[in-house]
Formats: sequence, structure tokens, C-alpha cells
Amino acid sequence: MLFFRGLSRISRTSYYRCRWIYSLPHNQHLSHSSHFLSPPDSTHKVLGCRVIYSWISGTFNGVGKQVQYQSSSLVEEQLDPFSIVADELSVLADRLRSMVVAEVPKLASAAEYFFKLGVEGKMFRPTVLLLMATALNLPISAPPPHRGVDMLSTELRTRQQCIAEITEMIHVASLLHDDVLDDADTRRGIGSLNSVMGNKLAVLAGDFLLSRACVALASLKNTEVVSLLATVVEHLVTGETMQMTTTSEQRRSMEYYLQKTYYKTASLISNSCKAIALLAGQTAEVSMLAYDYGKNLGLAFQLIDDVLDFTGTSSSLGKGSLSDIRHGIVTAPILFAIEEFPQLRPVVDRGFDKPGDMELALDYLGKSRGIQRTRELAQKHANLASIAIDSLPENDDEDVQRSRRALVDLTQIVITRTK
Ligand code: GRG
Repeated sequence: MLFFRGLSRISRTSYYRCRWIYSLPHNQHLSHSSHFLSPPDSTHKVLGCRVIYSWISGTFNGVGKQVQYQSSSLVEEQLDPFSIVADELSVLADRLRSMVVAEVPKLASAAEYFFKLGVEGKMFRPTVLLLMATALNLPISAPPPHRGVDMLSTELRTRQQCIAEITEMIHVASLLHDDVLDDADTRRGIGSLNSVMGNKLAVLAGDFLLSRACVALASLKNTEVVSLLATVVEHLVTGETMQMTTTSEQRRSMEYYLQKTYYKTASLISNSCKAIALLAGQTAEVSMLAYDYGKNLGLAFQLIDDVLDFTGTSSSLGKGSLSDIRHGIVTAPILFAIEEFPQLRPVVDRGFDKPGDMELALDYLGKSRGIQRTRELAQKHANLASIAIDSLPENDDEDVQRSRRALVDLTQIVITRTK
């Protein structure tokens, strides 16, 4: 199983006899004996977790979240990927709140709307980026005489945190604009900004967040990184436009769907991962592995999102919000179902807009392997993401290894999530 493979790979240097207990939904417990590296300083950070952690844990209801191991007399709790960076994430969330303060009161309350305590969302992207920053930590061989290694690594970390902040601002800007385009009522369990303050302010707040992201980006004074993130914004707009302007042939093309998915979801995390590597002065090869990890994790994330739109938290069809199909958007489960049931084609071609179309599509989907094949495709991308981490140059540093293991664990958490 990939999860075990990823974990055991880390244990190249120091092995402990461990007993793992996975906390599963519905109080099920799965025990597994294996050899794992002991993370030495995990316990105090568990205590250091803030509100953000418990809330994230509730959102990602996957395996491997709460893992305990025993090594001779020592019993400690293994950290989940989110808790490793929980303290830093909390500082980052505070800084984001100060970065989005606007001069005009109406714009100020619109811009801060999704950064307020309790509505920050999962902060999935900053989590990945902070873990990637540590995972790519390579020893700085010869620091300039006037600057010690410590000062250089602190400066680098601050710049990498800045990438995480920029990424989150771009993400939230895209959510605000997306909700206007979709005329959405809710987001993150509260009223969407467009429904609370109107479309005009929601669009302006999105523009404002993008401008603050640009200012932060410029402060890094790295043109390659600026170019990467500017391309991401282009991709977001391209992906959104591809989704709303399909011909019937494009609507039933898996290639078109995956390209759109890369633009809308995976480009942001993949290019931001690459930016983290570039700032660390990594080689083109390592930067590409960081990019590959982000791309495949992003694709796996969206494929599971597309499954959950049909199934929701349960595994039965029709329990999700069905928002894609309601908006005439064709996703992977339906595309796979068409391969088994070509009768579904005309329904898809007309965008599910005739009475009974939605029920018909769900019926064929239920008879097909569409959901299962989408999960398999997500698993394939999750594996590719793990392979990218496995291919990074060897490094024996415990923090580096722990972050790499967390990035591999995240691939599994993403595909087993139920929300
Ligand atoms: C203003 C940059 C900009 C773009 C405009 C509208 C648009 C073009 C792009 C939309 C892109 C978009 C919203 C894609 C969906 C991405 C996605 C998977 C969102 C859900 O991410 P989560 O689950 O959300 O991480 P939280 O709420 O946890 O942050």
C-alpha cells in the first residue's frame, strides 16, 4: 500500500520497531506492525497546535491522521502533515489578515471576509508549500562571510512563507470570482461574499487580493517566480473560460477535462511548489520534481472533488451537492460512464438540460464503473506525486525526512478524504 511504502521509504537511516494504529471513521482501528523512523520532537508540537489543527483534522477524514507508535520504552504520537506546520500556519494566517487590510471600509470588510479566524478554509496550499520548503532544505555549503547559515535560512524561510501567502491570496481571489460567475450562495459553510455584499464588491475584493499578491510577489525580486505566478493567474482564467465555453465534442473529451483541471486547480499548487524550490536555489531537476508533486497532487485532489460532488460523505450516488451536473459541467465520473454507456452521450451533449436528464445520468453512472475509475485515476496521480518526492536527492536530516514523509502521506489523505 502506498501509504506504507511512503513511510517505510523514509526509514533509511534509523529504524524502530513500531506499531501503527490508524484512526478510521466510525471508531474502526487498523493495526499494522512495521519499521519506521522515530520523529524525535513530535510531542511538544502536538501540544503547540492551535485551533486551526482540530478544524483541519475534521475536514480531512482520511487514514493515517492519528498514528501512534511504540519503540521499546518510548510511546509517542506521530504527527499528521497539518500539525507539523500548524504553528507556522497560524502565524501565516495572522500575517495574511494584515496583508489584506484595505483603506475603504466596505472593501476592507470584503477583502478580509475569508481570512477571518474560523473561515480560513483548510489552508491546504500553504500547508503543502511549507512542508515542501522543509523537504527541499539542503545544506548551504558556503555562506558569504558576513552572513551566517542561520541568518540565510531564516531569510529563505520568510521568502518561502511569502510564496505561501501569495498562493493563498490568489486562491481566495479565484474563489471570490468563481462564486460570482456561479452565482453561489455559500462558501466554506457561510454566505458567499457575492451573496452577502453583492457581485460588484466580490469582484473588486478579488481584484484587490490579486493586487496585494502582486505587491508581495514584487517584493521577492525574483523575475522567474513572478513569471510563474503570473502564468498561474492566466491558467485560472483560461481554465474557467474553458469550462464555460465548451463545444459538445470538448465536453466529452477526457483530455480537455484534464487540461481544464490542470489550469483551474493544479497549476496554482504545482507552480507554487516550483517557486519554493527556485527560491531555495534548487537545480532545474529538483524544481521540476517539486512541480510534478504539486501537479499530480492537484489533479488527484480535483478528481476526488469531482467524485465527492456525486457521493458527498457517503459512498452512494446522489448524496453529493451534484453542483457540477446541475451547472451542466461534465467531470471524470461521467466521462468514464460514457465509455461504458454511449447512450449517455446525447444527455451530456445537451448539458443535462432536459427534464429527467440528471436522473438519467445518475442512473447510468450508478451502473457504470465511473466513480471507481475516477478514484483509480486519482490514485495514479497520487502515486506519481509520491514518486516525485521519492526521487528527491537523499537527505538524512530528520526534519527534511519528516516533511517528505508528510508530503507523501498527504497524497493518501487527499484521495481518502470524504469532504
Ligand atoms: C481572480 C485569479 C482569478 C481568477 C479568475 C474564477 C476564476 C478565474 C478561476 C476559478 C478557479 C477556481 C475557483 C477553481 C476551483 C479550485 C478549487 C479546487 C477550490 C477548492 O479548494 P479548497 O477545497 O478550498 O482547498 P478551501 O475553502 O479549503 O480553501
